[in-house]
Amino acid sequence: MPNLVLTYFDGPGRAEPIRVALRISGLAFEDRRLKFPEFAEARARGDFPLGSVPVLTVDGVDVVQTTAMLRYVARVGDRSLYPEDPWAATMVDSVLECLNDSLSNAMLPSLFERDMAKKLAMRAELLTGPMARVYGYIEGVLSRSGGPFVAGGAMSVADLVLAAGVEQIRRGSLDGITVADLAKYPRILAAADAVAADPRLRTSA
Ligand SMILES: N[C@@H](CCC(=O)N[C@@H](CS)C(=O)NCC(=O)O)C(=O)O
Repeated sequence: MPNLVLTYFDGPGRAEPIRVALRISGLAFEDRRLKFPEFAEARARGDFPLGSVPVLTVDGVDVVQTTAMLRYVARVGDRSLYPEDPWAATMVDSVLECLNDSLSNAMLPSLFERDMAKKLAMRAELLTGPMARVYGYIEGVLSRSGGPFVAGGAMSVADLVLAAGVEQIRRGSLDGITVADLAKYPRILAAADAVAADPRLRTSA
Protein backbone atom coordinates (compact mmCIF):
# COMPACT_ATOMS: atom_id res chain seq x y z
CA MET A 1 0.00 0.00 0.00
CA PRO A 2 1.29 3.52 -0.73
CA ASN A 3 2.29 5.89 2.02
CA LEU A 4 -0.46 8.56 2.16
CA VAL A 5 -0.56 11.98 3.80
CA LEU A 6 -3.64 14.18 3.36
CA THR A 7 -2.99 17.85 4.11
CA TYR A 8 -5.88 20.27 4.66
CA PHE A 9 -7.27 22.73 7.16
CA ASP A 10 -8.63 21.46 10.47
CA GLY A 11 -12.20 21.24 9.21
CA PRO A 12 -14.41 19.30 6.80
CA GLY A 13 -14.41 21.39 3.57
CA ARG A 14 -13.09 19.67 0.48
CA ALA A 15 -11.10 17.13 2.51
CA GLU A 16 -13.82 15.37 4.48
CA PRO A 17 -15.11 13.20 1.60
CA ILE A 18 -11.49 12.21 0.88
CA ARG A 19 -10.94 11.26 4.53
CA VAL A 20 -14.14 9.20 4.52
CA ALA A 21 -13.22 7.55 1.19
CA LEU A 22 -9.76 6.66 2.55
CA ARG A 23 -11.29 5.05 5.63
CA ILE A 24 -13.98 3.14 3.73
CA SER A 25 -11.39 1.97 1.20
CA GLY A 26 -9.25 0.59 4.01
CA LEU A 27 -6.28 2.87 3.33
CA ALA A 28 -4.19 4.06 6.27
CA PHE A 29 -3.20 7.73 6.01
CA GLU A 30 -1.80 10.60 8.00
CA ASP A 31 -4.54 13.20 8.50
CA ARG A 32 -2.43 16.37 8.50
CA ARG A 33 -4.63 19.26 9.67
CA LEU A 34 -3.19 22.75 9.55
CA LYS A 35 -4.28 25.85 11.42
CA PHE A 36 -4.45 28.82 9.07
CA PRO A 37 -1.08 30.35 10.18
CA GLU A 38 0.61 26.95 9.62
CA PHE A 39 -0.99 26.75 6.18
CA ALA A 40 0.18 30.29 5.33
CA GLU A 41 3.72 29.48 6.50
CA ALA A 42 3.85 26.22 4.55
CA ARG A 43 2.48 27.91 1.43
CA ALA A 44 5.06 30.70 1.74
CA ARG A 45 7.73 27.97 1.82
CA GLY A 46 6.26 26.68 -1.45
CA ASP A 47 5.01 23.46 0.12
CA PHE A 48 1.85 23.18 -2.05
CA PRO A 49 2.15 22.89 -5.84
CA LEU A 50 -0.83 25.21 -6.50
CA GLY A 51 -0.67 27.13 -3.20
CA SER A 52 -3.90 25.47 -2.10
CA VAL A 53 -5.11 22.42 -0.22
CA PRO A 54 -6.11 19.60 -0.13
CA VAL A 55 -2.87 17.95 -1.17
CA LEU A 56 -2.55 14.16 -1.09
CA THR A 57 1.07 13.09 -0.83
CA VAL A 58 1.51 9.61 -2.30
CA ASP A 59 4.88 8.01 -1.55
CA GLY A 60 6.36 11.50 -1.34
CA VAL A 61 4.70 12.87 -4.49
CA ASP A 62 2.20 15.74 -4.06
CA VAL A 63 -1.10 15.26 -5.90
CA VAL A 64 -3.52 18.19 -6.32
CA GLN A 65 -7.21 18.47 -7.28
CA THR A 66 -9.83 17.01 -4.99
CA THR A 67 -11.70 14.97 -7.59
CA ALA A 68 -8.50 13.33 -8.84
CA MET A 69 -7.67 12.35 -5.25
CA LEU A 70 -11.16 10.90 -4.75
CA ARG A 71 -10.90 8.79 -7.89
CA TYR A 72 -7.40 7.65 -6.96
CA VAL A 73 -8.47 6.61 -3.47
CA ALA A 74 -11.52 4.83 -4.87
CA ARG A 75 -9.38 2.84 -7.29
CA VAL A 76 -6.47 1.98 -4.99
CA GLY A 77 -8.35 0.73 -1.95
CA ASP A 78 -11.10 -1.85 -1.84
CA ARG A 79 -12.49 -0.40 -5.11
CA SER A 80 -16.03 -0.20 -3.75
CA LEU A 81 -16.50 3.55 -4.26
CA TYR A 82 -16.14 3.89 -8.03
CA PRO A 83 -18.17 1.99 -10.65
CA GLU A 84 -16.63 -0.23 -13.34
CA ASP A 85 -19.43 0.51 -15.80
CA PRO A 86 -18.40 3.38 -18.14
CA TRP A 87 -21.77 5.16 -18.05
CA ALA A 88 -22.08 4.93 -14.26
CA ALA A 89 -18.47 6.16 -13.96
CA THR A 90 -19.28 9.10 -16.23
CA MET A 91 -22.24 10.05 -14.03
CA VAL A 92 -20.00 9.87 -10.96
CA ASP A 93 -17.40 12.10 -12.65
CA SER A 94 -20.04 14.53 -13.89
CA VAL A 95 -21.62 14.93 -10.43
CA LEU A 96 -18.18 15.29 -8.83
CA GLU A 97 -17.28 18.16 -11.15
CA CYS A 98 -20.70 19.81 -10.74
CA LEU A 99 -20.17 19.93 -6.99
CA ASN A 100 -16.43 20.50 -6.65
CA ASP A 101 -16.11 22.87 -9.61
CA SER A 102 -19.39 24.57 -10.63
CA LEU A 103 -21.07 24.82 -7.22
CA SER A 104 -17.93 25.37 -5.10
CA ASN A 105 -16.70 28.15 -7.35
CA ALA A 106 -20.12 29.82 -7.41
CA MET A 107 -20.20 29.65 -3.60
CA LEU A 108 -16.71 31.06 -3.04
CA PRO A 109 -17.42 34.84 -3.12
CA SER A 110 -20.19 34.52 -0.50
CA LEU A 111 -17.90 32.53 1.81
CA PHE A 112 -15.54 35.50 2.04
CA GLU A 113 -18.25 38.21 2.28
CA ARG A 114 -18.23 39.78 5.76
CA ASP A 115 -21.31 42.02 5.35
CA MET A 116 -24.24 39.78 6.35
CA ALA A 117 -26.84 41.59 4.23
CA LYS A 118 -24.64 41.23 1.15
CA LYS A 119 -23.85 37.62 2.02
CA LEU A 120 -27.57 36.77 2.26
CA ALA A 121 -28.27 38.47 -1.08
CA MET A 122 -25.46 36.44 -2.66
CA ARG A 123 -26.84 33.23 -1.15
CA ALA A 124 -30.33 34.01 -2.49
CA GLU A 125 -28.82 34.35 -5.98
CA LEU A 126 -26.83 31.16 -5.47
CA LEU A 127 -29.99 29.26 -4.51
CA THR A 128 -31.99 30.26 -7.56
CA GLY A 129 -29.03 30.25 -9.97
CA PRO A 130 -26.04 27.87 -9.82
CA MET A 131 -27.39 25.71 -7.00
CA ALA A 132 -30.77 25.21 -8.69
CA ARG A 133 -29.00 24.24 -11.92
CA VAL A 134 -26.53 21.85 -10.27
CA TYR A 135 -29.02 20.24 -7.89
CA GLY A 136 -31.66 20.05 -10.64
CA TYR A 137 -29.16 18.22 -12.85
CA ILE A 138 -28.22 15.83 -10.02
CA GLU A 139 -31.91 15.10 -9.33
CA GLY A 140 -32.13 13.99 -12.96
CA VAL A 141 -29.04 11.78 -12.60
CA LEU A 142 -30.50 10.16 -9.46
CA SER A 143 -33.85 9.67 -11.15
CA ARG A 144 -32.23 7.86 -14.09
CA SER A 145 -29.92 5.78 -11.86
CA GLY A 146 -32.93 4.59 -9.86
CA GLY A 147 -31.19 5.75 -6.65
CA PRO A 148 -30.51 5.98 -3.92
CA PHE A 149 -27.03 6.79 -5.25
CA VAL A 150 -25.56 8.45 -8.34
CA ALA A 151 -24.56 5.03 -9.71
CA GLY A 152 -27.74 3.28 -8.57
CA GLY A 153 -27.48 0.88 -5.66
CA ALA A 154 -23.76 1.28 -4.94
CA MET A 155 -22.38 4.28 -3.06
CA SER A 156 -19.57 6.16 -4.80
CA VAL A 157 -17.23 9.05 -4.08
CA ALA A 158 -19.78 11.37 -5.77
CA ASP A 159 -22.33 10.48 -3.10
CA LEU A 160 -19.81 11.26 -0.36
CA VAL A 161 -19.32 14.78 -1.77
CA LEU A 162 -23.07 15.24 -2.31
CA ALA A 163 -23.83 14.13 1.26
CA ALA A 164 -21.12 16.41 2.69
CA GLY A 165 -22.82 19.40 1.01
CA VAL A 166 -26.24 18.44 2.35
CA GLU A 167 -24.75 17.90 5.81
CA GLN A 168 -23.21 21.38 5.70
CA ILE A 169 -26.67 22.86 5.05
CA ARG A 170 -28.33 20.66 7.68
CA ARG A 171 -25.76 21.85 10.25
CA GLY A 172 -26.73 25.44 9.42
CA SER A 173 -23.20 26.28 8.28
CA LEU A 174 -24.33 28.23 5.20
CA ASP A 175 -26.09 31.44 6.21
CA GLY A 176 -29.16 32.01 4.06
CA ILE A 177 -29.54 28.40 2.93
CA THR A 178 -31.61 26.05 5.07
CA VAL A 179 -32.77 22.48 4.93
CA ALA A 180 -36.20 23.77 3.81
CA ASP A 181 -34.53 24.97 0.59
CA LEU A 182 -33.62 21.34 -0.15
CA ALA A 183 -37.22 20.06 0.03
CA LYS A 184 -37.54 20.30 -3.75
CA TYR A 185 -34.61 17.88 -4.14
CA PRO A 186 -36.00 14.70 -2.55
CA ARG A 187 -33.60 12.37 -4.37
CA ILE A 188 -30.58 14.34 -3.15
CA LEU A 189 -31.90 14.20 0.42
CA ALA A 190 -32.48 10.45 0.04
CA ALA A 191 -28.93 9.98 -1.27
CA ALA A 192 -27.52 11.91 1.71
CA ASP A 193 -29.61 9.80 4.10
CA ALA A 194 -28.42 6.60 2.43
CA VAL A 195 -24.79 7.71 2.82
CA ALA A 196 -25.38 8.52 6.51
CA ALA A 197 -26.97 5.08 7.00
CA ASP A 198 -23.98 3.21 5.54
CA PRO A 199 -22.44 1.29 8.46
CA ARG A 200 -18.96 1.68 6.96
CA LEU A 201 -19.02 5.36 7.93
CA ARG A 202 -19.19 4.33 11.57
CA THR A 203 -17.08 1.21 11.66
CA SER A 204 -14.19 2.63 9.62
CA ALA A 205 -11.18 3.71 11.68
N1 LIG B 1 -9.43 22.91 -7.56
C1 LIG B 1 -8.87 22.69 -6.24
C2 LIG B 1 -9.26 23.88 -5.36
C3 LIG B 1 -8.52 23.88 -4.04
C4 LIG B 1 -8.92 25.08 -3.19
O1 LIG B 1 -9.46 26.08 -3.66
N2 LIG B 1 -8.60 24.96 -1.90
C5 LIG B 1 -8.90 26.02 -0.96
C6 LIG B 1 -9.48 25.45 0.31
S1 LIG B 1 -11.01 24.62 0.03
C7 LIG B 1 -7.62 26.72 -0.53
O2 LIG B 1 -6.58 26.11 -0.39
N3 LIG B 1 -7.75 28.02 -0.26
C8 LIG B 1 -6.69 28.78 0.31
C9 LIG B 1 -6.10 29.73 -0.64
O3 LIG B 1 -6.17 29.48 -1.87
O4 LIG B 1 -5.55 30.71 -0.15
C10 LIG B 1 -9.41 21.37 -5.68
O5 LIG B 1 -10.50 20.96 -6.08
O6 LIG B 1 -8.73 20.73 -4.88
